[in-house]
Amino acid sequence: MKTVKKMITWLILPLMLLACEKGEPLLSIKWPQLVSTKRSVGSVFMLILNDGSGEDILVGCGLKGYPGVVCELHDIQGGRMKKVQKMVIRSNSELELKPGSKHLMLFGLPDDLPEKVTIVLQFQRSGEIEITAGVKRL
Ligand SMILES: [Cu+2]
Repeated sequence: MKTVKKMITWLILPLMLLACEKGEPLLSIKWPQLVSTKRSVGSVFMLILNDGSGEDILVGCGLKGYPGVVCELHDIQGGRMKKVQKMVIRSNSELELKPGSKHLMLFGLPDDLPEKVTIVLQFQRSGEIEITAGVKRL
């Protein structure tokens, strides 16, 4: 009986995973904003919507026109900010980057940032997506 259960699991699990992966992601980004509280450091918040039937993964970011600025993916885990390698956006769902939660972090910002900047998001399946974010200095 155990063997049968195991066999069924091994047959069904890959099929379920295939079903999840077979669709295409369809991403859109809302309300991107760069907030800088300290000189040269900023956080980026936004809402990432995936209306597609397949997941996508955010794997990197950058600030267009500023090759010296480092962009990292951050998460808060156990009250501490941590660099992470990826953020998964499941099919038909959304991921909110917000204060106290997942966000992007920019290091090495110049003093004279314009009011709006272009942030480049690198997704595993959708490729690069450029968004315009307002800059807020606190
Ligand atoms: Cu951070």
